[in-house]
Amino acid sequence: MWKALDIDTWIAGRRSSLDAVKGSVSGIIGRVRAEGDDALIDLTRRFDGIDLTGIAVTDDEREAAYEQVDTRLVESLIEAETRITEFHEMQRPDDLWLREIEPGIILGQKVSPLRRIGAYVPGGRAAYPSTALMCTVPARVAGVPEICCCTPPPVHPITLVALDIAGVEEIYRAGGAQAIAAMALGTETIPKVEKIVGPGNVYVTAAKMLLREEAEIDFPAGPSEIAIVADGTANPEFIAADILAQAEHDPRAACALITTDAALAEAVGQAVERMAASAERREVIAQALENSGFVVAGDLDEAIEAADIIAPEHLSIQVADPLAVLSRVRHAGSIFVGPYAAVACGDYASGTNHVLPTAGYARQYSGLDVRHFCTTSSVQIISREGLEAIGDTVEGIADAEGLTAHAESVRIRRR
Ligand code: HSO
Ligand code: ZN
Repeated sequence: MWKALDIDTWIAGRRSSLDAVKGSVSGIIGRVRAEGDDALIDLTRRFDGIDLTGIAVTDDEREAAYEQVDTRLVESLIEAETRITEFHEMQRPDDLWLREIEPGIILGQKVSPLRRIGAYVPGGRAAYPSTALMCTVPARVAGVPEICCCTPPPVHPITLVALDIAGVEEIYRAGGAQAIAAMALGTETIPKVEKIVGPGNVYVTAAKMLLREEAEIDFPAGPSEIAIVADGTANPEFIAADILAQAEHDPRAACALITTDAALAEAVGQAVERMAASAERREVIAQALENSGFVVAGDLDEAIEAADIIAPEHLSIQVADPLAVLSRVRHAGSIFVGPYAAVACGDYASGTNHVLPTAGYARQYSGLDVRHFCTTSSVQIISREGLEAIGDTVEGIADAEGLTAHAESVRIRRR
């Protein structure tokens, strides 16, 4: 089961082709566009087997959800929310900065929150209150005034409690591609949003990709993955535990150990097999382990290069001098440094975000953060003196482009 990995094969296996589902997803989008709420109700009956009595979750339902959730768990969610808020507050850019770059020319940037966003929180059989926090807290910190959430029915009370803790009051029972279409296009009940964030299955991802002209999205976030860069000093059981934690997510999850020490690869393999045998979700784990394995690198440089090629969703650094590796590695959604930084800490409560690009997309996208919920406008304040300083240059380039009205708009001010 635990085998040497070929990195190219691993990468090729990470991207599920959206082509296979694009046809049916386009059909779903078309129905939501034409029929609005009626399409949501009908598709929910068809796909989730549920007759919706109301699409929107009421305030009373949200408040009553606390009665069904253990108070210790409520406290844990409050603590997680506090840490997530604190970390994301640190990311918040200045609302406005202005700098005089030369006499009479002040340049700057103004940052504004998006007006309305939609968070997609997966659900159905499983509940993901942590994802509810991860998708919505950064939007709230950014100052987005309208945050709505779609999650498939039956909506779990824990998800409602998490959303309530995050301050989200607009929650809809809708899942899959139809939920994405509803948020992107708007229905009678769900007003259209400007951006949709959150992980989902291949139908959700395909819908997000197909609706990008209607609503911006965060990035493709598919089945979970981890790469671990380790040397002979690493603890094989800690590594195996992180591998199982990732593998239990999904049969398509994948784990890659990249190590300079062949004996460690062997020890991790033994620990994985032993620990997997008694794991509660061993069937899912066994399937995910089929997509997983190890790479023995000649040295740490080679190991770092391999990690950068994979560009994993999660990167764990388990070496004698982890900060040296941290400073050199470039492409990873979220990085966990040292033996005690279990990936689960970032999944739930350290404060960092767990909505991260998968399948090598960490090369071009960053994990969810406050900037995903902001736009920036450049600003210039130019005085007469400043205009004199750049006037000839502007007029000269404008004339060369044949855009004489541009040149004249400067000349007229200098007369
Ligand atoms: N590892 C997942 C997030 C998650 N883990 C949710 C547990 N619950 C993707 O980063
Ligand atoms: Zn996880």
